[in-house]
Amino acid sequence: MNAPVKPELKNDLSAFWIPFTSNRRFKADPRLLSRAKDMHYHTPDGRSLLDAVAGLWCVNAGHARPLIVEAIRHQAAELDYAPTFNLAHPLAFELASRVADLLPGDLDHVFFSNSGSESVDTALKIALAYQRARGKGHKTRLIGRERGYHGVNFGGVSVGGLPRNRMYFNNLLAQTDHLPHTYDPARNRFARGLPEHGADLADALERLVALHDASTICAVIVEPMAGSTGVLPPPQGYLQRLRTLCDKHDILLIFDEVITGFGRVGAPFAAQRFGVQPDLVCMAKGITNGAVPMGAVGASAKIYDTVLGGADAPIELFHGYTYSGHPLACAAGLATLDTYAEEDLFARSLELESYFEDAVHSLKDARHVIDIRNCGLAAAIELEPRAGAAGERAMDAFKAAFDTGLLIRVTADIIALSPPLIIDRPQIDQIAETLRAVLAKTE
Ligand code: PXG
Ligand code: PLP
Repeated sequence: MNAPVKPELKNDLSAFWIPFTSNRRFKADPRLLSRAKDMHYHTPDGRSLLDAVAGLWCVNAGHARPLIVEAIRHQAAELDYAPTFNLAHPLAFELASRVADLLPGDLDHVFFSNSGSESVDTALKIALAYQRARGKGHKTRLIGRERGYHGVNFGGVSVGGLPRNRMYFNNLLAQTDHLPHTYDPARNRFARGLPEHGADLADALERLVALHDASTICAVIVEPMAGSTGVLPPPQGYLQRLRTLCDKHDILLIFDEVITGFGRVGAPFAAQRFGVQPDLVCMAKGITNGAVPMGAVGASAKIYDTVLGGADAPIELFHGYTYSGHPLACAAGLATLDTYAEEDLFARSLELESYFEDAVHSLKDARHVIDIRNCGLAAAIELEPRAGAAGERAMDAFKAAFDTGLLIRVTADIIALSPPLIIDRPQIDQIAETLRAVLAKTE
C-alpha cells in the first residue's frame, strides 16, 4: 500500500503554540534565533546578539561549549536511550554522585527529572512520602510564598505565588498556604546585594503554624533568591530565620534552586552562598548548561533513609519519568560539570559580582528606572510602568534591545539580567551602555 500523500506541506508560524508569549503579537513580528556560540546568539538574517540572560537563565557556561557538544554527539551514537525503571546505565550513577558532591551537607541522593517544574513536583512528593514513612502522614500541608515561581505543573503552581499562573487553573492542590514575599521597596530600594531589612518576614511562618498547627504542615518551599518574579535577593538573615522556624516546628525546608544553582550567585548553590542548609534542593537549567532538558532533586540522607526504611512496598517511591536520567542529559551534565570545574566558573561568578553590581547600579539615573537589585551574576532593573499599560514599557525595551544586539529578559516592567558566567568586563559594560541608550529612547 502506498503511504498516504499529504496534500500540502505547510510550514508557517501557526502550528507552534508558543509558551508564555503573546502568540498574536509574536507571529505578526517574529524574532528568531538560529545559532549560538559562547556569549552570542545569531539571527537568521546574520545579526549577532550579546546574551545577557544565558538563554533563559540556563546556559551558565556559554553556548556550544566544546566538551558538552562532543559529549552529546558521542552519547547519541553510543547509548541513545536506556530505561531507568528496574534498569540503569553508568552515567546516571556518575552524574548523581557528582551532583551530590556539589550539594551542601548531607544532600547525598539525587532523583532525576526533565525540567524545573518536574523537579518541584518531585520534591513535594518526596516531602509527603517522607512524612508518611515516619508515621506523620497527617503532615500534608505545603507552604510556598507570594511571588514564588515553582514551574507550571499543578504542584508547583499550587505553592507558587504568581497570580496569573494560578487564576486560570482553578483545581490547585488543596491544603497549601503562602508566606508573604520579601520585596519591601519602602525600606530596601536600590539595595546592593542582600537587602538590610526584612528578616522578620520569615516570622509569618509562626502565624501559619498558629493557624494550621505544625502537625498538619509538611514542608516550606522557597527560592532562596526569587528569580522569575524579578530577582529578589533574600533579606539578610531571612533564610536563617526560616531554617530555625522549620526546625522548631518539624517542617521540611525545600530550596528551589532551578535558577540559583550551578554558580548563578557565586557558589555552587545559593544554600552555600547564604549558609543555610535545606532538606531538599530542586535543580534544572544549569545542570546541563541548557543543552539537554534535565532536572534533579537533591535529598538529605535523613529523607532518603527514612523513605527507604519506612516503605510499605518493595518500591519505596511511586514516582519517576520515562526520561529520568536520560543518557544524553547525563552525558551533557557530566561535561557541563567538567566545564564549570576546568574554568572555575562558580568562583568567576563571585569574582565578577562587584563589577557587575557597579555596572547595573550605574543605571540608577537612567530613564524610567525605579529600582535595581542584584546578587551574584543576576540583576533586575525595575521600570516605572506606563499608566494603564503594565508590562508594555519593558516589552518595548526588550524589542529595542533585541534590535540593538542585546538579549535581555523582561517580566512585567522588570528587566532581568543573568549572563553566562564566562562574561567579561567589557561585555558587562556593553550591557549597561546598551540598556541606558535603549531606555533613553523608550517612551
Ligand atoms: N523553579 C524555579 C525557581 C524556576 O526559576 C522552574 C522552577 C521551572 O523550570 P522549567 O524547567 O519547568 O521551566 C523555574 C523556571 C523567567 C523564566 O525568565 C524563568 C523560568 C523559566 C522560564 C522563564 O523568569 N524559571
Ligand atoms: N501518558 C501516558 C499515556 C504514558 O504512557 C506515560 C508514560 O509511560 C506518560 C503519560 C508519562 O510520560 P513521562 O514518563 O515521559 O513523564
